[in-house]
Amino acid sequence: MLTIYSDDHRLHHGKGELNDGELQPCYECPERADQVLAAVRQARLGDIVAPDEFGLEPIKAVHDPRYVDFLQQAWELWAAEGRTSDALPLNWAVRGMRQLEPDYIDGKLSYYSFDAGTPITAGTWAAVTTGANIAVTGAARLLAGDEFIFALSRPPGHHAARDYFGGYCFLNNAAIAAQYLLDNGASRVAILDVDYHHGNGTQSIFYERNDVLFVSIHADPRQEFPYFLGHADEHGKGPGDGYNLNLPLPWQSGADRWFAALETGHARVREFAPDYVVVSLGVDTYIGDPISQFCLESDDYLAMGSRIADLGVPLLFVLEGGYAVADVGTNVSNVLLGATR
Ligand code: FKS
Ligand code: ZN
Repeated sequence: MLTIYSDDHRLHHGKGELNDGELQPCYECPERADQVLAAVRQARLGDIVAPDEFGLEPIKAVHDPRYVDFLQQAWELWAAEGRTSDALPLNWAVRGMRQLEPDYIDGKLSYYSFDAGTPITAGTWAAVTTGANIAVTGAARLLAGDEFIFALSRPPGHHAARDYFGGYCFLNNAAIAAQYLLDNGASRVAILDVDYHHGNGTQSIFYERNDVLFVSIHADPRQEFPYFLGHADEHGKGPGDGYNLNLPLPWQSGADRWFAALETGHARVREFAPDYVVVSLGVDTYIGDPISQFCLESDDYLAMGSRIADLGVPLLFVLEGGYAVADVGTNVSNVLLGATR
C-alpha cells in the first residue's frame, strides 16, 4: 500500500463550530491526521509520499468554478472587513427565497454553504487544495497500475457539493479523484462511502450519471446530520437512475446491521463492475465516537477492510470522518491492514 500525505492539513485549524447552542472547539482537528499518520507508520503499511501538484483543473471538473474562486478569496474578503476570527455563515436561503450570489462576503458565505460548523480560516484554501492534490495523486497512481492507495488528508470532503461547503468539507476529494479517473481512461468508478454520515455532496455531484455508482452506509437522515439527503428512496435521476444506493441505518446500529448493509452494497458494486473503487473512509461509526451513534468496535475495522478488498478492484481510500482522536489511528489503520491481508 502507498500513502499520500502532506503536513499542509495543519493550515486548516478552525477555532469553533456551533454545537449544542454554543461555539465549541472543532471536532475536525489536526490531531486526527497526526494520529492516523502515526498509526500508518506503526503498522508498517508501506511508503508515505508527498502529493504532486495538479492545479485547479481536476477541482473545477467537479466543482463550480465560481465556487472555487469564492473559496480561494473567502478569507481575504472576510479579513478585509477587520475580522480576525474564523469565517462562519449565519443564515441560508430556504424555501421560496432567491438563489442569487450576494456581493458582500457574509452573504457569499451563506450562499456557498449549508451549515455553521465549517469555519474558513487563513490557511483553509492551502489545506484543501493540497487535499485535492493528495486525492488526485492517488488516482494517478491507480491509473499507473498501483492497486491500493491511501489518500491521508483533512479536512474531509464528502459533504461538499458542486457549489457549497458544510459538514467540515470544502472540496470533495473522493469525487475529484473519481472524476480524474474517468477523465484519464476509466469507464466506470464506484464510490463506497462508509463514513457514519451520508455523503450528500458526493451523491449530488453524480446523481444524474451512470459512470459513477455511489453506495453509502450511514445513519438515517431522519435522525442524523446532514438531515436533508441520504434516504433509501434516492436512487438517482435520469441516466443516473439505479446508480445511487443509500443504506441508512438507525442510531445504535452495531456490526450485525452494518455488515449486512455492506453485503448489499458489495453486491451492487460487483454488479456494476467498476474499473476502480474510491472508498470514502470515515471511522466515526466507532462506538467511542463523540458525535456519532453507531457501535462498531476496533476489530470490526479489520473485517471492513478485508471485505472491501474482496471486491477485487484497485482501491483508493480517502480519509473522511472519525473524531475519537485516541482511537482514530487504530481504526483507520485496521481498515487498511484488513484490506492488505
Ligand atoms: C454534532 C453535530 C455535527 C456536523 C457533522 C459533520 C460530519 C463530517 C463527516 C466528515 F466525514 F465529513 F468529516 N455536525 N452535534 O464526518 O461526515
Ligand atoms: Zn462523518
